[in-house]
Amino acid sequence: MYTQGLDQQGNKTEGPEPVESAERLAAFQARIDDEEKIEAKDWMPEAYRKTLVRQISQHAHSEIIGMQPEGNWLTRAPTLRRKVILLAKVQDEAGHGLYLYGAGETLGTSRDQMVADLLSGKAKYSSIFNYPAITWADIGAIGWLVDSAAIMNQIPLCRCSYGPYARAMVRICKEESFHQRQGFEIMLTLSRGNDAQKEMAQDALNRWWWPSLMMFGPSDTDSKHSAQSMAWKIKRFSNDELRQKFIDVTVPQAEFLGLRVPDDDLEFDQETGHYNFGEINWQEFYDVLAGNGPCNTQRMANRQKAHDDGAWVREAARAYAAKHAADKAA
Ligand code: BYC
Repeated sequence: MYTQGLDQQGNKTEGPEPVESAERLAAFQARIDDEEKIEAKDWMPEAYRKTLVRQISQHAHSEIIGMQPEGNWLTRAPTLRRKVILLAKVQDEAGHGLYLYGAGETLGTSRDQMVADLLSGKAKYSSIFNYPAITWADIGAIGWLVDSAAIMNQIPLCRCSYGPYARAMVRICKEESFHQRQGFEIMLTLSRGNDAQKEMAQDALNRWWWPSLMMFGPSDTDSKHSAQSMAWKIKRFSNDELRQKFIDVTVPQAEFLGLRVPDDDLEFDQETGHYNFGEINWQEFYDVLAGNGPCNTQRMANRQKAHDDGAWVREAARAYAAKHAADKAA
């Protein structure tokens, strides 16, 4: 097996760059087709590596930025029980970010580089986190809808061809399923409550439904990376397939809650066994991606401030590591 020439830290080692010959590419694809896992030290085409760095880093950034809308409610959770649960959830999201940065680092990039790309605006994070969490019901809707959409997308990633990403996803998915249930439980409590609570739950569903559908990415006809990512078995289902699965699973849950999904065109198709649904506002999606969603500026300003505030921690860690290395060498 040919190794790429990366040392333990993922730095490129001396020697000529591997040639991406047709034979080598075919042998790589054959491993993928045989469902073998590709590991960090294995040879891989540069485009495969690049795609994974793009997707894994975007995923990590989403987990970290995703802490903001929920973190915003930590001091205002309605009971101590709710506060403890929400605190644990937000901490879980930080943990997910760290596993994912770790998986990204196995591809030869550094966490510093990934974070720098987020802060410069070069790397994306999920569109969903550019919407505000205005009421307590939004915390329910995020857990129920956003975590549900995340699970739908992430369960197949547990079978991703790249081993370190696939393994990180196993633990993440287990935790996400608790997150989903806590969100649904908030929605259940509100929808069984008084009129004001029911109204709050409905309002949250109205605002989070369409952005949740957008989480799955552009429609298959506009998704530029899907075909290649599916051939490489990074993605196992297309964006539209996962979106449809999410709708099919979630509409009955909304009915159980006694809430109305805000889509006049939604109807169950007896022939296909799937729900037909209305047109997604793709202009809104692309506007959010371009930085013009309701909270993009605020989310990035908060992240930049947290990064700046953490400078002393990174400096202390570096000094400690240098001292440790010097002591060891002495
Ligand atoms: N938002 O060719 P496509 C969570 C970009 S966090 C922003 O279909 P691909 C949670 C896409 O990057 C959940 N950008 O791309 C945390 C590409 O742009 P570039 C996060 C999006 O990669 C806290 C372009 O559009 N989950 O669970 O094949 C609390 C074309 O798209 C979005 C992940 O990140 C979007 N929604 O498919 C609660 C999962 N959609 O890079 C919960 C891992 C698309 O060419 N990621 N773009 O400039 C994936 O599965 C895939 O990357 C996607 C997109 C399905 C998202």
